[in-house]
Amino acid sequence: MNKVQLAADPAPLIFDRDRAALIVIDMQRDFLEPGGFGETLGNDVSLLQAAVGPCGRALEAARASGMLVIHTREGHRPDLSDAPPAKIQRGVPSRRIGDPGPMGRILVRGEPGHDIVAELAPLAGEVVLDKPGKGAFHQTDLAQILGNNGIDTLIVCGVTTEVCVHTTIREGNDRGYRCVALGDACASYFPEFHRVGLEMIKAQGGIFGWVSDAASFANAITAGEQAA
Ligand code: TIU
Repeated sequence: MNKVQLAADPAPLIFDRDRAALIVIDMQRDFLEPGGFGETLGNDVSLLQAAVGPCGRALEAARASGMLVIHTREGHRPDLSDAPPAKIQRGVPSRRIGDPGPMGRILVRGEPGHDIVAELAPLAGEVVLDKPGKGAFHQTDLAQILGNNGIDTLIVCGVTTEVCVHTTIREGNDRGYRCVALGDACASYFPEFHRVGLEMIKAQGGIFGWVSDAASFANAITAGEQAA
């Protein structure tokens, strides 16, 4: 038992540091760098850079405290057998999922674009979870991993706020986890969606979670260490 108090909205959250996991969502080259999936959809990928530093600070704090760290990657098998046609055919991207691009095939596992950005590269021993959908629970063994580790609180950061971060927090909330978004460690191609996405989580008394930030998270778990 290692209780810590995290400054958060709409209210501070007390959780057991030993039962919390940091989940870093999809900080992949495909979303953050030119030539990947994000850019094919017409987005300005530079907007996601804002989350890199705060994600790094959250990772550093979690690693120092021994907290379970999970990195997720959105992507598909090379034969695209796990990619729904509705996803492949959607919209009018400049390149579709599976098409060749400057970082390899778009959103395909094993390609350079599928890698996590160098600044946030997973360390040996950290969980790297490949997911075919937006939510980290959908068609993955995340629930098994969290259960095996006795986790009841998810600290979530990454991209994008209103898509994969939101979906994962909504999935986690419905499964009974306390879910916290680290707001400055999340980002969107649409600044307004980022802002409102965070508002949606914490409205109505925290209807499906809490919102905090990377520095508060680092302070909370470091203070917990001193008290331990
Ligand atoms: N990781 C994630 O959020 N996947 C997306 O496709 N996000 C977009 O905002 N497009």
